[in-house]
Amino acid sequence: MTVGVVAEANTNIALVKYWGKNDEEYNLPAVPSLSLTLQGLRTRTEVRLDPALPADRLLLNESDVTGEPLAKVSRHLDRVARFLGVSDRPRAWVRSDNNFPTAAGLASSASAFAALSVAAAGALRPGFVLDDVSRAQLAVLARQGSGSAARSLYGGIVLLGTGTPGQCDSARATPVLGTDDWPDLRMVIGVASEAAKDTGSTDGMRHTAATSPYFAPFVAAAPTDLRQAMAAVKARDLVALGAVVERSALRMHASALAADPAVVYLRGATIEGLHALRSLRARGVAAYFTCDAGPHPKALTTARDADAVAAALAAVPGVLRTLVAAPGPGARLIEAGAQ
Ligand code: 2P0
Repeated sequence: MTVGVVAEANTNIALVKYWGKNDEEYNLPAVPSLSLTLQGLRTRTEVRLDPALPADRLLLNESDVTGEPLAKVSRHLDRVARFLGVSDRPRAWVRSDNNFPTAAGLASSASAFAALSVAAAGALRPGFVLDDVSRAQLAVLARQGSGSAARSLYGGIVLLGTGTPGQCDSARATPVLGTDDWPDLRMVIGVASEAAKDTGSTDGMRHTAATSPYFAPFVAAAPTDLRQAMAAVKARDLVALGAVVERSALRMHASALAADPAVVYLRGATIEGLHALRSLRARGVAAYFTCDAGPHPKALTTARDADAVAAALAAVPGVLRTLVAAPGPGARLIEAGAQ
C-alpha cells in the first residue's frame, strides 16, 4: 500500500529582497528579507511513497522531469526524512502543478519547496499535523531547498532572517502580519514572459556576490531597508512601504548589473513598467515597482487602485497579461490518506 499526501503553498514576492548567501551549505541568506504571500498563485504537490519504485519520480506540470530538478527534489525528501528520523525512506512519486509560469521569476521555487516540505512530512510521518511548531520546522527545511520557500510557509507578510553561518536552523521565517491583517494590499504582476529565465536565482546571486563591487553596499543597506519596511507595515503606511519596496528591488538589480559579466534580468518591459508606475504615482495612484529574478514588472498597490495599475502595466509593450493578487494564505495540507 502507498500513501499519497497533497499540500498546497502560495508563492510570495519579496518587499525587501533576498539576494546572496552567507552560508551555501545551509542556504543562509546574506540579508534579511520581507515578503507578501500571494492569493491565487499556488503550487499543489502530491507525494506518494512507493517502496516498489527503483528511484524517485517527478511529474512537474504533467511532464516527467529528470536531471538536476529531480535530484533537488530527492535531496529535499532526504532532508525531510532525516529531520523526521525516518531512515531508509521509500522512493516517492512527486507530482507538482503550478497555476502560474514556472521558473520565470514568479517565485515558483518558493511555493514549490514549501508545498513539497509539507507534503513530504505528511507522507513520511503518518498522522503528521501542521501546527505552529511543525510549520516553523518545515520553514527551516524549506529554506534549505530554496531560501524564499521558507516565507511561503506563512501567509500575509513574512520576515526571513539571515542566520549565523554554520548554524542550520538560525535563519527562520516569522509571520509579521497575518493573511487578513492588511486586506487592502494588492500585488499586480505584468507577465512579460512565459519562458524559463536564463540565469537561475542561485547562480545569479552567487555570481553577483563573487564579482559585483555593488554587492557589499547592497548588503550594508539591507538592515535599514528592513527596519523601515517593518515600521511601515506595522503602521499600514503604503507610501512609506512603497518607497522601500522600490529601492530594495532596484538596489538588488543594481548589484546584479554591476557583476562581471553583468547579471541582467531587466528587459524593456521591465523598465517601461517602472516608468508607467512612476507616472501613475505622479497622478495620485498608489503604485510601487518591484521586480525579481525575471523580467516581470510588478507593483505594490491597493484594492482601489489595482485595476488602474493593471491597465497601465497591460499597456506596456512586452507585457503579455497581468495578474492581481491579494494577500494569500500559508502552506497547508489538503488531503492525506491511503490509496
Ligand atoms: C526574493 N529572490 O527575496 C529574491 C529576490 C529573487 C529576487 O529569493 O538560491 O529561488 O534557492 O535560495 O529563493 C529567489 O531566490 O534562491 C529569491 P535560492 P531563491 O524573493
